[in-house]
Amino acid sequence: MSGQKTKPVVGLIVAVLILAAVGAVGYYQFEVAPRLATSSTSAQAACTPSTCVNITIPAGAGTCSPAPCGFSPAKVVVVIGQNGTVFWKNDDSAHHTVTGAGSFGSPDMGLNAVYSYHFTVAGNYSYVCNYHPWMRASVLAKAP
Ligand SMILES: [Cu+2]
Repeated sequence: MSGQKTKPVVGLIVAVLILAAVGAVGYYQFEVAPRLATSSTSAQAACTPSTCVNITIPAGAGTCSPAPCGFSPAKVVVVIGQNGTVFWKNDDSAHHTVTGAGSFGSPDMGLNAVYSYHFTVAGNYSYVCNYHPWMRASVLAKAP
């Protein structure tokens, strides 16, 4: 009967469908979802360095390699009360976040969005991008 002949074909079709589904989920998670997220951080001028520090998220940050990468510079040292305010600006067309612990963390950041955080407690603050976990960096806040 023809049932014997069609089984391998059905198996192949199922395999192709599974691969397509996996690919679609990956594409959505890493390419579509970050762009769909709304940006609530409005663009604003970054600081004039003397009382603050600028960090850039350069174009292509989401595809950077090797990790840690994606925030420039990836490590900054600030002194509380002197230059303890840090500004992050997204220069990338892809959306990113600055996500640390507690209240240290930005909402979704689209192109040109700026996020700032005022460090008042000494410590080493590591952070990542929610969409690209290999984007890792840190701010070392020192006591005055
Ligand atoms: Cu990112």
